[in-house]
Amino acid sequence: MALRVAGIQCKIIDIHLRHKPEHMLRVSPKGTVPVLCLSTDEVIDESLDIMRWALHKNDPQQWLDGLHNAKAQYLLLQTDGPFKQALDQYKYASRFPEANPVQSRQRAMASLIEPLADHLKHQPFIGGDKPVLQDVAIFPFVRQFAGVEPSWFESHVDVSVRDWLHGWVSSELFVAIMQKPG
Ligand SMILES: N[C@@H](CCC(=O)N[C@@H](CS)C(=O)NCC(=O)O)C(=O)O
Repeated sequence: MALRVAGIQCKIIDIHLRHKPEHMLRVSPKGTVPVLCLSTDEVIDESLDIMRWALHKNDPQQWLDGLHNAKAQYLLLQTDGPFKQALDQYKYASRFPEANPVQSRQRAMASLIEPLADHLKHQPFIGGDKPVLQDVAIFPFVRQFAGVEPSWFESHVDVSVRDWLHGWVSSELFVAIMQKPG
């Protein structure tokens, strides 16, 4: 989404994570997606670094303003840390037999969803009246959380978070980038 907003042309290659192409592992041995290969041969293989790189080139909607917003940064750190850990254990419960999925779900709620709800009760976006980088970096993980038990999410998560998530998932930008590359 950041690449699209910044108007950066790129070729998208779908990767099957069970069969990572040799070229991908050569340029980025850690083997995670996304990986951005620049024409200068530089490689950027962390999603937040890719967002920051693209928006530093061109930031027509001032998404980078979020980097100066302490609360938005806090929510991003929560997402990248305790929330993702709890989400993995909740989503892939069979891979974590020692973890209790209800407790994992509770940790996900406490680490991100509840603080996010407190924040979004007063404003439509994480940055305030307009979207910032953290909205875009965080909502895909809340979408994953919602997808594990959709009816539980509907009945237990505050409407502020549900409306915010719905806004992003139905946004023109998200719908456009989710089209399979032709
Ligand atoms: N911190 C990395 C995490 C990337 C990541 O873990 N991506 C997952 C897919 S969403 C992946 O590639 N996993 C490797 C695998 O499943 O083999 C980033 O934000 O780019």
